[in-house]
Amino acid sequence: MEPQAPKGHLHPITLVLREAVSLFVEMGFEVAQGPEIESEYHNFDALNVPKDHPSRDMQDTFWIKGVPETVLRTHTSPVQIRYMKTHEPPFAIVVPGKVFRNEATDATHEAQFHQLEGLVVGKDISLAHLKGTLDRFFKKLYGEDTAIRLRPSFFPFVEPGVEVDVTCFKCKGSGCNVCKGSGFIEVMGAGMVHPNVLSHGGIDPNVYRGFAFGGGVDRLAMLKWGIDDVRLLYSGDLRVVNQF
Ligand code: YSA
Repeated sequence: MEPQAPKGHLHPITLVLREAVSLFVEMGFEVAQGPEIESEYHNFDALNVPKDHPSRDMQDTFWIKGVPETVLRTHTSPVQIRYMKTHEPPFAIVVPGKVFRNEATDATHEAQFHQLEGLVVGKDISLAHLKGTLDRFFKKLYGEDTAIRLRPSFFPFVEPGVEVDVTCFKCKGSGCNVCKGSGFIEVMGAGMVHPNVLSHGGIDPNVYRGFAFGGGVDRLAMLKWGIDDVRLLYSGDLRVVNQF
């Protein structure tokens, strides 16, 4: 018999990304996409992040040389604006994709990583819908014994804004070195879409409301499989990827 070439398989990030997207599709979400090379307007201004506002510093940006006001998108949130401008509410979308930040890498930070964004706009949308949707999602992804917790936080494009924590994968909530004793790990930013952002998307904030969320897919994969360094996922080391 002819020797067979070893079979390839999907990368762990692709696996978790596809699983996450299909869990949202089961809940009625559509999938949307946008460009990785993005205008400063969509990446920042339209999301209620003014030019000299300190919150711009939260996301170190790669600017495109020789092309003014153009960036490698620092998050998937600009797709919120692009989608709102071209669709009538009500709608519910998720946006998987690559994002880029000009920052030093460490065990939890890469310069290129993946995010999953969500946006739901309708007439009577509340924070309770956000919580219910994410609770369902994380229970399906990590098991029925998973709990979520919302903590007040700030993102210019939401009001109120929250940070979403899930039960620690290692200690299951009792407290350990991974979750620094809290029993929870932070996984996402989220909140109620800011009225200015709805307006920039061409949606009347007096009629419609929305919730949005955005999380790191690499971190979802790390939590799912207990991987303690994000850089392992991009190392190309077959001893790592062949375990999935
Ligand atoms: C917040 C509110 C919304 O209504 C919608 C979206 C968001 C999220 C916002 N756009 C954002 O990017 N927030 S963030 O800077 O805190 O990043 C979100 C997630 O990306 C983090 O929780 C983390 O999981 C991941 N992340 C951030 N920097 C990273 C990273 N993952 C790997 N490497 C990095 N350098």
